[in-house]
Amino acid sequence: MSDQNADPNTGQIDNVLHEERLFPPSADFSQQANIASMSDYQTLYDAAKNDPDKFWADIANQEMHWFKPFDRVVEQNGKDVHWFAGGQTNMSFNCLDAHIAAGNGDRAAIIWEGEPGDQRTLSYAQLHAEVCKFANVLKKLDIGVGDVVSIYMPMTPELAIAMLACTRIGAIHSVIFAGFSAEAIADRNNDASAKLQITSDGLFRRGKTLPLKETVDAALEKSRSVENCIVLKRAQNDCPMTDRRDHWWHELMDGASPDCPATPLDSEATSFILYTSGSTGKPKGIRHTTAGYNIWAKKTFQWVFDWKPEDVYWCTADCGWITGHSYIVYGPMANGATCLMYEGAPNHPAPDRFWDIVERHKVTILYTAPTAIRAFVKWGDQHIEKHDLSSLRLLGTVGEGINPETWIWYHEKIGGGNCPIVDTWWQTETGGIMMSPLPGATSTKPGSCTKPLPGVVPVIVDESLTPVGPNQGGMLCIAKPWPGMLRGIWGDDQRFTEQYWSTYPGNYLTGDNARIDNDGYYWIMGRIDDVINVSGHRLSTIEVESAMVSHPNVAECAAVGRPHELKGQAIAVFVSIKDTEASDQLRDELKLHVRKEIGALAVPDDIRFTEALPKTRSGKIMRRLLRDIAAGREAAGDVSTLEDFSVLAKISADDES
Ligand code: 7RM
Repeated sequence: MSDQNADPNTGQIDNVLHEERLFPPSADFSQQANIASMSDYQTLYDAAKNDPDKFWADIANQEMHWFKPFDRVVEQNGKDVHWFAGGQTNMSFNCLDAHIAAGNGDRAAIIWEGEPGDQRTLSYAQLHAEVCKFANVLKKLDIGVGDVVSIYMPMTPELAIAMLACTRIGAIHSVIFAGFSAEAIADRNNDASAKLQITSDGLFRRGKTLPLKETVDAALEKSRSVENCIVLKRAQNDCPMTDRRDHWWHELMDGASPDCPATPLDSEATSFILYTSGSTGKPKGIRHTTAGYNIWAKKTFQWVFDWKPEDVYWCTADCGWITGHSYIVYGPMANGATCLMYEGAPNHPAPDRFWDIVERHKVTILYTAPTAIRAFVKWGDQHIEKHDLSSLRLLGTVGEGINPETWIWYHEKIGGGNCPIVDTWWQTETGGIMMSPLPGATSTKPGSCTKPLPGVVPVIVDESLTPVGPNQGGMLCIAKPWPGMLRGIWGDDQRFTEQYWSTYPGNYLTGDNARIDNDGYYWIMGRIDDVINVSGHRLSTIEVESAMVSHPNVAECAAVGRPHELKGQAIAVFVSIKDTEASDQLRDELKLHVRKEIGALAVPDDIRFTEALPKTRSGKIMRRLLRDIAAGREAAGDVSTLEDFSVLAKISADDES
């Protein structure tokens, strides 16, 4: 079955994994869906492709409040793209005031649950009042249009309030995930010239209190531009307060006016920057703007999540990642959705915490990451079987490719066999979802993100920039501008050009490899840098990994290439196992299994058993580090995003034989 005829000289990637299962949406789901058939999808897709100006102008006029109408829809000059130029709008207004004006002020905006079990619900009217008060607090501290505010907070409603207060007055937020070190905060604050820091006295994680403020204090010693620091009391954790610089959130809010009209902002005004780790070690501040990002987050949320006002929608990401920005705050709230927000760990106090939350709050839409799903598989089905999950009607995944066997488990155990799964492919840079099934229309295939959304024009090319044919992998690029696209890297235009726009001029380079199958479905094959080259055959990490994960004793795994005298590279696989002990026999069995699933070419040379894999704090496997270990080198490069340092030490120390 494997396609071993790809020409090794063009940089195409062999496709060796074939997943044939097909899951059409049920008639019941389609009947109630916002987009109910593939022909409806095709009509939308063609309209966006054939006349983007009209398509996006209509949506922008219908769905956004404009303080000043835009003059032009889209203009592109290479990497410089402008959407809705001449117009003025405000994201915070579109997420709050618009719903109150429409009579929906009483609808729950945030249903929040803290890790210790405390709960709060904020209606859109209440959220609006808090945001306005906090926006006035920001103004008092001399924050205005274009100032950068650094946010390092636990997943509390105040985190969303801080973000919406910034965008209300045109301040630029830079949210830093509350697991990063003082060093990482200082780097980001300095790069952005942040003027204000917002944090909390502490954070609850697995029953422990983490002293956030102390980390921030260490960071602020090195953050020259930060003038003030606002501290939310969350953990009742004693923390040092520096005179004049530090202020308690509740004291500043006390007496702040709830009246703060949203500032009209240019469509292309920077709304936020969000740092992602780059391969060179220096984090990049991905810059997003106002109108285009807002529309992209809003529309993609409607399309992909088939959202209805009655839904209780839960995205388990943290606001420190783009997923939290676009699908906890700006996308759902631009639509007036009810969002569940959870502060803590998925296994506190027990591994059934998520399912307990779904049952109690009658969650209807759940959006989570493959890394979390693989953990649930490993923890065992008994934690799920205890709970009634029948409120769920739609499931989503984001962050990494999902191995087909994990997809099937999610479908059966969490979705009860009758929830569509939307596997959403996108990036910090894209601002919102780019490829995904539309759950009422698309028949899904486990492991495929299926088709591009309206407005997305992908192209896959080999190294000579020739578009590849079906089932041949190549570099995934986006040929046309879309409203949610990044507008730059903060303070580094050259890096922006080099990284995204110079490989295939005029096209945005995603950095991922992908292939299209015979039905026009897209399969993401991993990062370009991660391809494994065995005797001239270029193999995708995800395909080797998916073959391994389909073995019943494999919980998760990572495949990387290591230097090999004869073959160029050999395949090394790091495996975390379940329900059994590591043994040579299992190692042989796994090799046999891969040979059977995808062929001799992909059989790993090394299999190393490990308790855990090195992951970023957002749950992505760090193959770059594993490459070093597999080659016998010391792991080098940027490790600031690594979640658990002890994992590296453990893997390196493991005996290979
Ligand atoms: C949203 C987010 C982006 C990278 C991206 C891919 C990988 C994300 C999927 C996926 C396969 C998916 N932003 N990725 N989603 N790969 N299927 N559905 O994750 O900037 O943090 O990462 O993540 O490699 O380029 S991100």
